[in-house]
Amino acid sequence: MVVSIVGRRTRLVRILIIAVIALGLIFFLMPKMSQNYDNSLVGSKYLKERSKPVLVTNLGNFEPKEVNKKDGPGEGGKPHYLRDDQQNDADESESEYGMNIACSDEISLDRNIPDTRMKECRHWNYPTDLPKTSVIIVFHNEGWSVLLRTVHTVINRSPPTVLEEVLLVDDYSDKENLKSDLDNYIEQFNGKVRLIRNTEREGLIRTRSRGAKEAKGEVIVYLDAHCEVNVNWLPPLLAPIYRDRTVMTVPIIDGIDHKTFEYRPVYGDSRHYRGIFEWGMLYKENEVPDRELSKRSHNSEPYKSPTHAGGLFAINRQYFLELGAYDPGLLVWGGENFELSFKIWQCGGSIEWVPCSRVGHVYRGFMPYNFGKLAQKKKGPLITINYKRVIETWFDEKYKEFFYTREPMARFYDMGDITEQKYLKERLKCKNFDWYMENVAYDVYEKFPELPPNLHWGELRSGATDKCLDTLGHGPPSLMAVQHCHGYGNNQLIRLNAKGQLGIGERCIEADSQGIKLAFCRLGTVNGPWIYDEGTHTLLHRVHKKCMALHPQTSHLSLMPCDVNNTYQQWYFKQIQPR
Ligand code: UD2
Ligand code: MN
Repeated sequence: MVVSIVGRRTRLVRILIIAVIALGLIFFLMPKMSQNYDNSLVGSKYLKERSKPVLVTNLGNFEPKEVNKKDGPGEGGKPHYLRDDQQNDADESESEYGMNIACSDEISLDRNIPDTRMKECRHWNYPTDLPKTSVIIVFHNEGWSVLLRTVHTVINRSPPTVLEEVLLVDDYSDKENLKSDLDNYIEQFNGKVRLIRNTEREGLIRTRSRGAKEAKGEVIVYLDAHCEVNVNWLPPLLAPIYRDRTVMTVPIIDGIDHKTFEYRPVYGDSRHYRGIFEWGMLYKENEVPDRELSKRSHNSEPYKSPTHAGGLFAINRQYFLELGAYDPGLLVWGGENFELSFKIWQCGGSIEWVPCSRVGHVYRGFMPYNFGKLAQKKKGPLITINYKRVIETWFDEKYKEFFYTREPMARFYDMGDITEQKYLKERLKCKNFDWYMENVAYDVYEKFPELPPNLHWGELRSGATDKCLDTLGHGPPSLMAVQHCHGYGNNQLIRLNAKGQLGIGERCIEADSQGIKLAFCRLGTVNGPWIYDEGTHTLLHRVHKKCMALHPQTSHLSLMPCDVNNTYQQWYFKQIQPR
């Protein structure tokens, strides 16, 4: 009896203590739960500590249990070859789409592809309450089967609970099947796939921004319209964003052959690469520095990257809109990857590449579409004009000079008004480019050091024939030639920098026993052997102690013993104006 009363009392006390603790916890947590994250501030993080992915010994929680083996054209990501009598169709579709749609048409929209991830990737458990996601696919005149295979793979390989929708945004295509059959086709997906259309051509950049505004998901993922997402691609992309809404994530992009649709892993499985750039704003990939890799405990974990290729990435929708989406002054194609990258990093966010998320992309043979009305009345290439907008907004003065040294014509291009962009940068209290170079893109200088200024640039005219040095559009290694001077620059735009490097675009001009050659510049160097004498107009090769000469009969270019009176050894730099 006594025992039981004492027992009851201690039980009561215990219950009381538990109740007090529980109430305390509720009061303590309540305010935190209700302000899960603050939407109003760019750069703000989720306040609630959210669970991290965990590496487990069994199969990860979102991994498919098994994949059915199938037979058929292109199955397993194998190349598919058409018969000889189909060659006409193949050629036709190649010139219409930049890829072999006739081949794609014979491959199942639900084909299997090889799992190209590192083995470790199959053993991650991801949070189960990942944010709902809209996958946005913008397209202009894409091949039917390629576009729809992109949609099918997203539906087949994304967790249905996470996938809010696939949002197709048609950038004013004029192909009949896209105009009239697509609405019917997507009905089979019961509302999971939505289609909206531009009423005029906007270009991919503005079309993507429109997609962001129209999407319903908390996170948006962009894909090009010729992709195949790989096994369990989505959760690893979402997990970093789930913990911190200012992280943008990027999958590793495998290649799909544009002739055979063979699916090929881009890198072997344990080496990691990340996106950087050279000073003419060409996108490059570079092995990830140890400083970055060593921050992680497992080699399949995401790592930080200065930039990305452009097409494929995931981002919190609201965060993207707070950043102003893409600069609306960027036209059609190109440079938007840098704009977004600089903006994210400099204004408090970050970019991570995710080894466990793989997506295949068809790199086309050539660009099958033109830039339409949007490119008319523009002096200079749209892409370079876009770059100019981006560097004028985000670079510090010193870095702008590197860009203009590498792209001297860009100084003359009209980039439009960037007041709004500058204002955004100020409003979001973004850091300067020096900070970005020192803390994020510190591997750029290793490959592409500061550029010495140009001493001379323009067409390089021969004193004897009135012709100009020209690459003939060939890539390195190849012999340089002379051609009629056309005054447009391009393959005739030559630069000589203060350290003796003679360059054209991102390539260098060098000389050996065969002649004057277009060559790859030595990575990490900006110097060269050339000395231009403004008095005699000769170009001396310092090492061989000979001068650049044109053969009077054959027009072959080579080094000859210097003779200042020989007009075939005289060269004139003539600046070019855009027209
Ligand atoms: C790369 C990117 C691409 C984009 C581009 C630079 C990858 C794999 N691809 O070129 O996404 O960032 O660099 O801007 O990183 N499109 C339109 N309207 C247009 C033109 C294109 O909607 O006026 C669509 C097109 O159908 C495709 C997407 O935009 O779905 C990207 O175009 P792309 O595939 O020609 O670009 P790509 O891969 O050469
Ligand atoms: Mn593409």
